[in-house]
Amino acid sequence: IEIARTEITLIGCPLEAGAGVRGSVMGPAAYRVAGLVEALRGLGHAVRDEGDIPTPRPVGGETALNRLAETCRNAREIAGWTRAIHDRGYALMKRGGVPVFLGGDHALSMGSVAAAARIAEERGQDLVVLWLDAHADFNTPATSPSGNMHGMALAYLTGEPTLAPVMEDITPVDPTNVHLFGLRSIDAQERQIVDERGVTVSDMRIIDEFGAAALMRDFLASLEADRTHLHVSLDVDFLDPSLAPGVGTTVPGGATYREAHLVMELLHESGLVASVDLVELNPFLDDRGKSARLMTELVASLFGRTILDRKPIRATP
Ligand code: HAR
Ligand code: MN
Ligand code: MN
Ligand code: MN
Repeated sequence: IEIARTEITLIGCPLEAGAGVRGSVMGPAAYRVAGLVEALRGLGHAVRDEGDIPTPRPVGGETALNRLAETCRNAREIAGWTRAIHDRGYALMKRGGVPVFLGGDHALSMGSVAAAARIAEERGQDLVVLWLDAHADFNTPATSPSGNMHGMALAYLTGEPTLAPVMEDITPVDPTNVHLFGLRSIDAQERQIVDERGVTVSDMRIIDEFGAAALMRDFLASLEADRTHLHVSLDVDFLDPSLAPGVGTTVPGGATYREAHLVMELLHESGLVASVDLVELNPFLDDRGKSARLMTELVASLFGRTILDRKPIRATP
C-alpha cells in the first residue's frame, strides 16, 4: 500500500540554553548527517529543509522576565527562542504541511507547541500533546530542583502563571489533553502538579505491565479523528540509554528498540500526527552517531516506513 505523500518541513532549532549540559546545539546538524532528509524522501514525501533558525537576541528590558531570570537559567535566551520558534512554526503550519522541529533541548517545545495550539484553535481542533520522555517536564520556577527550563516546558504550555513572561498571550494547552508516555523520573513536587492538573500518564511501570502497543492503541482510540491535532514531542531519553546514549539526562529503564518503533508505527497508522519535535539529542555525548541514527530510523517509522506492506493491523480482543 502507498503512503500518503506528506509535505514535511524540517526546522533546525539549535538551542541548549534550557538544558543543564551543553551540546544539544549540535543536534540539528547530526540529524542531517544521519540522513533524515533522504530517509523521508525515500518514503515518497515532499521534504523541505528550512535550515536552522538563527540564534535570537535574548529578550531584555522587561521586569517580569528580569525576575524570572533569578530562578530560571537563561530565561531571556529561552524567551527569544520561544518567540522565534513559535513564529516560524506558526507561519509554516498556516501554509499547510507537517513541521518537524529538530532540537535542541526540550525548551524548544515552548515555541513549537504554542504554535500548534494556535493553529489547532484557528482550525477548531483540539490540540493533544504526546510527550515521549523519561521526564514530566512539569516543573515550575518554584519547584524546579535545577532551574533548567527544559524541565518546565509543559508547565509553561499549560498556563503556569509564573512562566507567562516567557511569551505572553499563548493559547494554553488543556493539561487533560497532555499524555506523558515513558515516564520514569519525576520530582516530588512535580508529581503533585501532574496529579492536580489531570495530566494522563503511561509511566514505565504501566508500560511494562500492559505493553506499549495496548496503551498506545487506547490513547489513539480516545482521540476524535477530524477534530484532533496531535503533536508528538519525542525526547531522546524516552529510549533506553543503552540504545541512545547521546542525551544529557539519561535514565535507565527506557523504551526498547522495538517498543519505540511500534509506538511510531501506531502513530503513523492513526493519521493524526500534525507536528513533531525531536529533542535533547546531544551529539557531543553520543557514541559514533548511534543515537542520531536511531532517532532518524524512528522518524522514518513515524512517517510510514514498515517492514512489509500491510494494512493497519487490528488489535486482538
Ligand atoms: N526534572 C528535572 C529538572 O527539572 C530534570 C528535567 C530533565 N528534563 C529533560 N527533558 N531532560 O525531559 O531539572
Ligand atoms: Mn524532556
Ligand atoms: Mn527527558
Ligand atoms: Mn480533553
